Amino acid sequence: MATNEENDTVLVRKEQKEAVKPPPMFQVLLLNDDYTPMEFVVAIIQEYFNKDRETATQIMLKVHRDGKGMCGVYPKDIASTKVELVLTHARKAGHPLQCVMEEA
Ligand code: TYC
Repeated sequence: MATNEENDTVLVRKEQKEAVKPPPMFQVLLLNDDYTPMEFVVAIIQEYFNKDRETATQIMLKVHRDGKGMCGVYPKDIASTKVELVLTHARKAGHPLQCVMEEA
C-alpha cells in the first residue's frame, strides 16, 4: 500500500511537470535567391509576420546579404502554416522565394 501511494505521487508529479512544459518553438526563415524582387519580400514579411515596413526591410536586407534571415518564432503548427502560406503566395506570384522552419 505504501508502494502504491509512492507510485501515485510520482505519477502525479510527472503529469504536472509535462502539463507546464512550454511547447517546442520553431523559427521561420526566408532564404535568399537571385530573382524574387526585394519589394515582394518586404510585403511578405509585413503581411505574414506582422512587421512594420522598416523592420521588414531590415530583415529582407539581412536575407539578401547573409543568405537567410529569421522572420519569427512560433509553435510548430503556426510556423508550419506560415511557411505554407508564404510558399503558396510566392508561387502564385511566380517567384522562387524559399521559406523554411527549424526548431529554435
Ligand atoms: N536577392 C533578391 C534580389 O536581389 C532579394 C531577395 C531578398 C530575395 C530576400 C529573397 O528571401 C529573399 N532581388
